[in-house]
Amino acid sequence: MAITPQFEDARLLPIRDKVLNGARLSFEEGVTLFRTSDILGVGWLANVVRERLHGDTTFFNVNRHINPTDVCTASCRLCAFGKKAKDPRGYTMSLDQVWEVAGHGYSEAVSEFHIVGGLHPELTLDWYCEMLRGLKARYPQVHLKAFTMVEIAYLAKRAKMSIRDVLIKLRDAGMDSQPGGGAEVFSERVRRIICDHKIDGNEWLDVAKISHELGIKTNCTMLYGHIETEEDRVDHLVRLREVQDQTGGFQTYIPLAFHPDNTSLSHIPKTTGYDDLRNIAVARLMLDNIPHIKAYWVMMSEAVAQIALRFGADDLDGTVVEEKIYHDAGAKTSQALRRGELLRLIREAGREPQERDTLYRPVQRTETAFTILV
Ligand code: V47
Repeated sequence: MAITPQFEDARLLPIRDKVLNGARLSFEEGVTLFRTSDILGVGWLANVVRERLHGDTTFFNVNRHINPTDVCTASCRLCAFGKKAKDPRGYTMSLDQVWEVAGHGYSEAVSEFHIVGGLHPELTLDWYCEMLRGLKARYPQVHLKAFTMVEIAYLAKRAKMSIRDVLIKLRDAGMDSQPGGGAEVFSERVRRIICDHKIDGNEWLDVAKISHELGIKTNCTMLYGHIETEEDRVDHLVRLREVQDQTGGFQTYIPLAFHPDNTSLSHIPKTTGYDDLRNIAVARLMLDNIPHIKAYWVMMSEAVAQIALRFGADDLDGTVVEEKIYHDAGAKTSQALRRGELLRLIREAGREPQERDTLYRPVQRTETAFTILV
């Protein structure tokens, strides 16, 4: 282990002792970690946990994002992606278009499709099941990570079915796991302002619990950098940690920095690198039961994501290909990274790249194909 640094903030010393002994951190300690200006102290502690769990290994995957529609009945103030049904700028793909778009991109074989979209007032559960079946028929080797908890709750409401039955139907049609979006911040006060048309925090967690009970792995996220307090952030992390104690179904946590451009919260300043790194580090320290922390390069830039690999993150997400949600909200990052660029970012940070599939099984690659090593 690295030599213990001098901590600038004495409040970090009891936290250091707990981290070194593998003890769980309290709500108050989480708030201290978000408030201290000793970012190097916080980062050092997070790196201890990261290396205890994963050594130098840094995960990435080769994936493609598919957003079948941006038409959305919710009008969340945080979002620049969703469009009203009558908005001429909105789009909805046909099934053939979804299947065709899935095949676009680089020659490198994709191992995951990340599929999320707006809450469309007309697309039915059967339409989505057909979309999944069609993708599986055409791309049988690709894992389908699809639908946020928010989309699942909306489909259940529209189909007048239980959450469990909707999840079973989608799973049987080919949904292999779920992404972590739509969680935002669980605080009711904040949700009333940034996303009042969405399910509340408890409902989001309840859908996740049902997915986990059915054996469907999911990710989880938090949207930060808008009107939330440090206490709201810690409350969010602690509630995720409590569900994980019960189910063990979260694979990865992804802190998502709010991008204000083209949203009705565009007056809010963008997050800083300092806050982005702190969110990675505090998550690694508080979420002692979630295996992976992802530095999503699209959101935090390749440069900050690379440094995050020394602040608690062990995953860089993937090649992504055609990201829309962040780019509609003003992200200046590229819309895709080649596999070789991800390798370079990881190696330059002194870490060892490990290509993975969505379930973190190692992937071995030849020129034209890949094998999942079990
Ligand atoms: O659900 C929406 C957020 C999420 C904005 O699970 C915004 O592997 C910032 O969930 N500024 C989509 N954020 C992204 C997401 C994700 C990304 C990468 C990997 C995974 C995973 C999940 O982005 C949305 C919402 O929470 N979002 N609008 C915005 N203006």
